Amino acid sequence: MKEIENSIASCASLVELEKIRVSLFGKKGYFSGQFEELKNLEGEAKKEFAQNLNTNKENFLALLSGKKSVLEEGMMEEEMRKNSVDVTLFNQEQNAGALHPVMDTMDKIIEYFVSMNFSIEEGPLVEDDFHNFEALNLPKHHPARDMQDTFYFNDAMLLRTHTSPVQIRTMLQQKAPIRMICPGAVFRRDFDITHTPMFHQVEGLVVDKSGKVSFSNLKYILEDFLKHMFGDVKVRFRPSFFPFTEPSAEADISCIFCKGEGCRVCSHTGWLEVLGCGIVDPNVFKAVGYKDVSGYAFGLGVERFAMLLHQVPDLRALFEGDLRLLEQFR
Ligand code: 2U9
Repeated sequence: MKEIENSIASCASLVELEKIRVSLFGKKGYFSGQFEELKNLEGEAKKEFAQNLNTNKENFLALLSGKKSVLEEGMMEEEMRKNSVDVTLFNQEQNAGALHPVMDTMDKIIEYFVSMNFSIEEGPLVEDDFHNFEALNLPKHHPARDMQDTFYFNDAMLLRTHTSPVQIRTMLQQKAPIRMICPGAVFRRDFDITHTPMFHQVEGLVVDKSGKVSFSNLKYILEDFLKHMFGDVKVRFRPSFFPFTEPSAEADISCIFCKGEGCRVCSHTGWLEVLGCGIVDPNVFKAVGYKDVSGYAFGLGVERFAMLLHQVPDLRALFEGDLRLLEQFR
């Protein structure tokens, strides 16, 4: 008996314990045999034997049940130890997202003009002929209205080809003075290494009483802005033409790649064209009913700025969502 008690005490698994239980209480087990033997006894001897047997039986049942609890508890602890998670463990692989380079560039542009007290205005992407063309001194049959360049829904509605209709809407709603920029998406039927059918512009407009706004003001703010964006660059203004400004100019910066020496990016001129600007054409003010005012305006393509700032050679790469490009901007 002592031997069996020892084997219960040293038993290491539930399977082993079950074997011991069967050897004691199973059909052919120890106690079945003992109860068979009981039948052959009589009188005082039978009584004594039966009492002994019952004590033994109770003793073993208690030992088995106690050992079973101990083994089950041990298994549970082992299971919990194996499946535990160390919440203090540092995650080596950090996959934080990042702003797309175009939006990052847009933010930088907006930040400058907000610091110069410009307000930010927005407008619809689907526009009508009046706000997108007519009011901007682009009359019927002007080449810029060509089906080839514009996404038309029908005769009257189109996807805006520039953000200029936002300035028209702002002037129709507010009186001068105006000091605003309008960032946003624009659409043109164009697709090659420097053009995509959707791109982003930031345009600006400053309007005040006649004589209070000059070309010098325009030159000052744009030169300061371009230095904010590109660092220590030279800025020059060349005469140009836009239907909505007169006189008009384009601004160049000294090439940021060759410092003006001449390279492939600047076509060996030493200069990079970065924006257009001018004094608002009187026909535009006439279209919105503004009198005795003068103003300047400018416009730029955000993707072009992003390409120059981040040295992206093909504009289309900015729209492909390729993680190998995007991960470089974390
Ligand atoms: C109003 C009056 C005048 C906005 C202007 C430009 C010159 C210009 C281009 C730069 C690159 C467009 O993205 S681009 O292709 N823009 O050169 N934009 S002046 O002039 C305005 C706008 C609104 C009412």
